[in-house]
Amino acid sequence: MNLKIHAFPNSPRGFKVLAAANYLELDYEFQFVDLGKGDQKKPEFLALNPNGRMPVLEEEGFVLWEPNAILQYLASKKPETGMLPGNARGHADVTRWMFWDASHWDPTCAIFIFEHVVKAFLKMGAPDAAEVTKGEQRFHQFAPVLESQLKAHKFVSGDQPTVADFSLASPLYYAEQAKLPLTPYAAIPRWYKDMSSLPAWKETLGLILPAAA
Ligand SMILES: N[C@@H](CCC(=O)N[C@@H](CS)C(=O)NCC(=O)O)C(=O)O
Repeated sequence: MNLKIHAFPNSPRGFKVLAAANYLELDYEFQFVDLGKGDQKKPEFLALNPNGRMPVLEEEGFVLWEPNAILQYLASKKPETGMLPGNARGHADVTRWMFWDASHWDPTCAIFIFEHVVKAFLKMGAPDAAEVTKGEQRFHQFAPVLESQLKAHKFVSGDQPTVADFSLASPLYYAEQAKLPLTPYAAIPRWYKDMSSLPAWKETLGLILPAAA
């Protein structure tokens, strides 16, 4: 198999890449990176990604890190799916939402996932109330932007899923456990229900380690 994906599926950043690869029905080898055991600090992994972070894609000597870049690369293999539009404006719109994810949505959701999920998983103690308050302020700053987009469109960039949806929806599988403050929003949960109903999403959820699921 030419395509290899190194990922820890319990992390939304690993999950999004695996879910998209499954949705695209790509033939790939899954290499489990156990973050709890420090696989990401091993010299052979650092040789692939000097940041010491997953996910990483490898294909015949080509190495790519940063999850949203990997998503776009995977989508480019199946242009007929519309997962990454070929026209300049459609492509830019999807890219815009993926940059927005990396700048705002992912780091905001990560606060809740770290405080309520990762700390429990790694036995690091109780959530830090100041961090959770900061997370809530940011969440209610950014979630209305996504909410209003999803009130107007079935998916983030129109009527069909793109890699932007895979990117933005992935932290939501922890919505309950991470206590994401979703109560004021209706379109975001409706959209997540649509995403999580995709067979590829369900298949990928099956890779998550039971201790955190
Ligand atoms: N911007 C990151 C995105 C990926 C990322 O943050 N991965 C985290 C998990 S959610 C990771 O692998 N962390 C391992 C560590 O910090 O030791 C990258 O450099 O690729």
